[in-house]
Order: sequence, then C-alpha cells, then structure tokens
Amino acid sequence: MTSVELRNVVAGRPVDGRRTFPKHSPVDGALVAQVHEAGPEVVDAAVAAAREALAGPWGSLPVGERATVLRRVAERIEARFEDFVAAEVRDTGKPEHLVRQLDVARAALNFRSFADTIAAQGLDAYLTDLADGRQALNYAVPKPLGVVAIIVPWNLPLLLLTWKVAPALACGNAVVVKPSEETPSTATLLAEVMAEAGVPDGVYNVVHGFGPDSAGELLTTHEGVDGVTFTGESRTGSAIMRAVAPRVRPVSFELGGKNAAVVFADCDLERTLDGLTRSIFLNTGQVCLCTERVYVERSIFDRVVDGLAERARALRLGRPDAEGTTTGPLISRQHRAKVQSYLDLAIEEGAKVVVGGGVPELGEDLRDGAWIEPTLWVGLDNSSRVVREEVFGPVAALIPFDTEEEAIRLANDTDYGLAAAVWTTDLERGHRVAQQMRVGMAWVNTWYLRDLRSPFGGVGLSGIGREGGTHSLHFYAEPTNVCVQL
Ligand code: NAD
Ligand code: 6OD
Repeated sequence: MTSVELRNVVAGRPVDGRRTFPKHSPVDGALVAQVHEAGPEVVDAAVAAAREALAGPWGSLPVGERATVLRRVAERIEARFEDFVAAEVRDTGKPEHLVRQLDVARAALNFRSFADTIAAQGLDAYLTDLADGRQALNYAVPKPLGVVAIIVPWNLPLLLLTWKVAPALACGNAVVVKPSEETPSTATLLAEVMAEAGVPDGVYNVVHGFGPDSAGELLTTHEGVDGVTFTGESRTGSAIMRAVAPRVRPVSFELGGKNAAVVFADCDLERTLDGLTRSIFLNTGQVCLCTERVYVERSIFDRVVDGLAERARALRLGRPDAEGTTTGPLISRQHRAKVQSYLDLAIEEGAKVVVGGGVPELGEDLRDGAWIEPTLWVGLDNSSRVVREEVFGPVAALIPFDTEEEAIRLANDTDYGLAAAVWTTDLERGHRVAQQMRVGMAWVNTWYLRDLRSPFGGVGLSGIGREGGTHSLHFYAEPTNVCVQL
C-alpha cells in the first residue's frame, strides 16, 4: 500500500505542521500516511480563519441557503463515495462492506438530515398576558455559537465527525475539527468536498494531532473557541471539561459506555442471538453502544451461551476486501494491548473463556496487525473489573439472573449510562424494563437502530447533553430572546 501525506486544512488551504507522525494500518502494520501535526501557530490560524469566515458571507447566509449547501455536501460525499470508503478502510482496516453500509452512507445522511431539521425549525414565540390586560410578544432568535471545536475518536471517524459538523454548519457556525490521530484521512478528504459544495473557505478547518500537548489541548484551551463538542473516552471528557472551565464555554460530550443487554426467557431466541452477535461484535466491538454485559434469564442461559459461541466462532477475521470478512482488526497495537490486558484480567478474576480469549493465528502477512479473537466469558459477576470497565473490543460477559427486578438492578449497576437492549416477546415487559434503564438510549428487540431526529447521548460517565435533530440545534445555537410590550 502506498503511503499518503496528510496536511492540516486552514481557510481551504493545506498547511504543514510542526512535524509529521506516522499512521500505520491495523491490518498489517504497513505505513499508510505521514500526518502533519498542528502546533500552536496552525491551531491559531485555524481558529482565526473560522472567526473570519463568520464575519463573511457565511455569517449572514439565510437558513434556507445553508440547508441547500448541506444538501450539496451530501451529494458530493455520494459522488466521491469510493474515495471515502478507501480512505476509511486504509485508516481503520474495517471490512469494506461495513464502511459502505454504515460509515460513508451515514455521513451523507447526516448532512441531509440536518438540512431538513434546520429548514423546518420554527420560532420559539409566546404571547404573554400581562396583569394590566395588555400583552407582550416574546420570541427567541437562534444565533450560532461561533467557532466550534469538534474533537472525535477513531471508531466511526467520518460518521461521528459529520454527526457534529452537519448541525454546527446548519446553525451557521464555523468549525475547527480534530480527527483522531489514528484516523486522519476522511476529515481531510471532507475539506475537499466542502470546497466542491461551495462552503466558503474557513468555515471548515482541520487540525491534526494528538490530545495532550498537541492539537486537541491547543483547541480546548484556545481563547477563540466558543464551544467544544467531543466524542471519546470519559476520562478525556473529564480532562476537556477542566481545560474549558476557566473560560466557561459550553460542552457537549458523547462518552464511553458499558452497555447491558437483558435477555428474557420469552425472547425470540434466533432473533435475539443474531441481534446480540451484532451488538457485541460489530466493528470488532469498537462502537460506544456495543454490548459488553449480557444478563440472561437462568432457564435459557446455557442455550444463549451455546448459540452466541457458535455465532462468534463463525465470524471471519480478514482483510477488508477479502470475500466473507465479517470482522476487522482493532484500531492499533496500542489498543490491542489494552484489550489484551482485560483478557488477562478476566482469567485472574475467575472467568471461564467460552470462545476466543487471545490473539488469532491469521498467517504471516497479517502478523503485524492488531488482531484479536472475538471473546465470550461466563463465571464473572458485577463485582469484577472486566464487567465494570469499558474494554472497547469484541468481548462480552454473560451473567444469569432470576427475576425482572434483579435484571434491572444488575443492568443499572454501573457508573456509565449510554445504551441498553432488552430482548423479550412480551412487549409490556419490553416497555417497562426499557423505561427503567438508566441510559440515554434503550432498544427493545433491536440494537443501534437510529432515527437521526431522536435524542442521542448518555447519563453518568457516558456524557453530557443530547445531540440529534432539534436537540443538536439546542447546543449549536444560542438564542437571544426579544420581549416586546404590545
Ligand atoms: P479518546 O478520548 O482517547 O480520543 C478521542 C479524541 O480526543 C481524539 O481525537 C484524541 O486525540 C482527542 N484527545 C485525547 N485527549 C485529549 C485532550 N486531553 N484534549 C483534547 N483532545 C484530546 O477516545 P478514543 O480512544 O479515540 O475513542 C474510543 C472512546 O470513545 C471509547 O471510550 C468510546 O466509548 C468513546 N465513544 C463514545 C461515543 C458516544 O457517542 N458516546 C461514540 C464513539 C466513541
Ligand atoms: O449513530 C450515531 O449518531 C452515533 N452518534 C453513534 C455513536 C457510536 C459510538 O461509537
């Protein structure tokens, strides 16, 4: 594979960094990119370019025209669909079919969906009755936050980036984005698409680099940044909150999860096993919504363990373009070391490995990749660290329960609160249990089924705020309320 050189993008122009860092393929360790790391000068220039763009035509573009621009971005993403697929596959090693169906398709949809949302936005207005019989008219004028810093992780790079860029632009902001150091490509390519779609220079800027002492921290501590929206680890969210605190800027955080599935004996077993397999192993378990704890009613526990083990064994690890590949590598050797430490810890904590548990033998050409076996454990309970801490890999612990109350208690026994899935054919129970989950998103008989207008986010360690549809507009715009006495 030939290696590419990726630069920062400031005011529509490629800009060299203070140094370059290498990006390696998680498939086989090959060098795939040299990336220009943004230092203070580049971050300053990116923030200044965004500020300048706000003062230009972008700042006064009518809402309807902004929606048209967003739709053009969606069209240009679709026109360059295969370029985005190639870039995302190069960085992540995901199966190509997954990148096509999920990552790139959603990127276009994100822009279309927020074009619709902003075009349909009404005015928040009230006629207020006063004590003397007269009235006042209150109406709230939405205004952009200003310069928004968007910091995103590596697991769904383009999907998660555009999930924030689209509403930010819909509300009239200018953005400086920092993709993960592991996945710099699609954010850079998106800059080309922005230009093709007629987004003015400076509205979308890209700075590359790491978190601490690098582009991430330079952005979150920058005087010229008016708001920070972040997706990533809870610990990083906490560090960003501290960095932003002195200047009291708004934050929106989509953070980690330790998501539970609750499986009742009355579930449709085949459907549930297929759903669980997807929710545990999709994207090699590297989706914040992935199930890592499976609570199963005792009477069907063994059947669920056997059925899941059979499906886990059927997963095919392999190159992104190989026929039949279902599962790619982890994102990096560094992340694999973290996942492996949990595989070791599980054994120390008394787990019985049902399937997986180590590094697979995949042949000489993949030896330097970040491969790991899909893994299932039994014999653990909620006191164990592997059941309490987010692993972010293709792993799950299966734990039996006896009553509905116990299942709810076990599922809610976590500091996280992102997502849950309930599997049952008793729909009353489905509603009842789902509503009692202490999470931002609870699914019944499905998982990761999205309506982009719905609120998305977490409670506890899993985040602050909600994005999606009008919920995003509440973060990316700040209203000025005007009150007129009539
Ligand atoms: P991470 O927190 O390590 O990094 C995310 C981004 O933050 C990267 O761009 C990174 O360079 C940057 N960063 C790191 N430290 C920083 C700092 N001090 N200041 C500013 N920026 C900093 O997360 P990751 O390992 O890339 O992603 C995996 C994590 O993301 C998992 O915990 C997963 O659950 C979470 N995640 C959550 C959601 C959600 O919607 N809730 C979605 C995807 C991923
Ligand atoms: O689908 C989405 O909109 C979304 N924010 C998904 C997050 C997945 C976490 O990895």
